[in-house]
Amino acid sequence: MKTALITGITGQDGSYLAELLLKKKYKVVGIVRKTSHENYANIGHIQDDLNLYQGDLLDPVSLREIIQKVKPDEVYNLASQSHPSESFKQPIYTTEITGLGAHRVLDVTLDVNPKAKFYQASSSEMFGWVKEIPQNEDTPFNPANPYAVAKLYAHAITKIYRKSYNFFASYGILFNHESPRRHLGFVTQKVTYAAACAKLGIRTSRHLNEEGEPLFKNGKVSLGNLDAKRDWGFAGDFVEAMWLMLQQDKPDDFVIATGETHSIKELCKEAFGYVGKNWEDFVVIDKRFIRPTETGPLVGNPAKAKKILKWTPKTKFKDLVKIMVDANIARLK
Ligand code: NAP
Ligand code: G4F
Repeated sequence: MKTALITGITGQDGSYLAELLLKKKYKVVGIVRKTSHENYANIGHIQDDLNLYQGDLLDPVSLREIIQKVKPDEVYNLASQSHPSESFKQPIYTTEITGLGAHRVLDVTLDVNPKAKFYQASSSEMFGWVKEIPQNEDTPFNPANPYAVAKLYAHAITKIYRKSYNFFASYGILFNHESPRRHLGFVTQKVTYAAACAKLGIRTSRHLNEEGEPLFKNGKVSLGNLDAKRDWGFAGDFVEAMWLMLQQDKPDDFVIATGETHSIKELCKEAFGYVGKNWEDFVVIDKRFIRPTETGPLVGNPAKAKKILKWTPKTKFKDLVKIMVDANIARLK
C-alpha cells in the first residue's frame, strides 16, 4: 500500500485528490491547520478513511515531524493562500504561505524522505500579462499579482531542487478548475450561486461573498471585470492529472487546461440562461471587485499532458456551469 501526503486536504483539490487516492487504495495522510472551528466541509464524508495531522506551512517543525513519521511515497503540495484578489490585500502573508511555505515542504521532504515523489501545485496565474495565446509549457512567465509571484517562486525552487538534487519533483501548471466545493469568493461560485438564488426567488442570501457581505443582496450579485477571460475545467478531472504526473518514470512539467476560454460575461449568460433568466437583470458592477491589475486572457494548451499522461478533460464548460448551479440550488434548498 502506497502512502500519499496531501497538504491543503481541506481545500477543493485536496478533497477530490483524497477521494481519488482512496479509490486507488492509497493510505491517505492530510495536513490540516489548527483552527478555532473545524473546517472539514469538503472531507467530512471521507474523514474516517483519512489520517489527519495538524501542521502548518508556516511552521517547518510540524512539517518535519509529520513527514518523518509518515514517510510518504508521494507528497502533493496543494496548500496555499489561493485567492489572487486577496493577495493584493495580504501580499506578504501570501508570499509566506504560497511561496516560502511550498519551499518549506519541499526542503523538509528532500531532507527527510528523498525518495518521495513530489507534486507542486503551480498556476496559470504565472503567465500573468500573457506573452502568447494559448499558453504552453514554454510560454514565458509574466506574473501580474502577488499570488502569481509567490507561485512562481515556488515553481522555480521546485525546478532547482529537481535539477540540483536529482529529486523527483514535478509540477502541474493548472488553469482554473472549479466545482461545487469551490470557495464562494471565486467568480464561478459567485455567479452560479446567484443564478440559483434567482431561480429560487431568494432576494438576499445568508452565504457571504469575499467581502463578507451577502453574496446575493436585494436580488443582485456584485461582480468586477466582466471582460476577463479564463480557461475553466472541473476539479475532479484535474486531480487525476496530478496523480498521473507522479506515476511517470521521470519528473516533468505539464500544462493542465481545457483549451477553451470564456469571459465572465459568457459565464453569467450561461448560468442565468440555464435557470431561464436574463443575467443583466441580476448583475451589478462593484469597483471593489475590480483588481488593480488583471491577468490574461488565460487559455492553456494541454497537448503535452494529452500525449504523455494520456490525460484529457472530460467535463465541458456548459456542463460544469450546470453542475455548479444545480449544487447551489441544492445547497439553498
Ligand atoms: P483551496 O480550496 O483554497 O485550498 C487551499 C488549502 O490550503 C486549504 O486546505 C487550506 O486550509 C490550506 N492552507 C492554507 N494556508 C495554509 C497553511 N498556512 N498551512 C497549511 N495549510 C494551509 O485551493 P484549491 O483550489 O484546492 O487549490 C489547490 C492548490 O492549487 C493551491 O495551491 C492553489 O493555489 C493551486 N491552484 C489552484 C487552481 C484552481 O483553479 N483551483 C489553479 C492553479 C493552481 P484551510 O481549509 O484551513 O483554509
Ligand atoms: O475566480 P477568480 O477569483 O479566480 P482567479 O483569480 O483566476 O484564481 C484562481 O485560478 C488560478 C488559476 O489561474 C489559481 F491559481 C488561483 O488559486 C485561483 O484558483 O477570478 C477569475 C476572474 C478574474 O479575472 C477576476 O477579475 O474573474 C474576475 N472577476 C470578475 N468579477 C471576479 C469577480 N473574481 C472574483 N473573485 N469576484 C468577482 O466578483
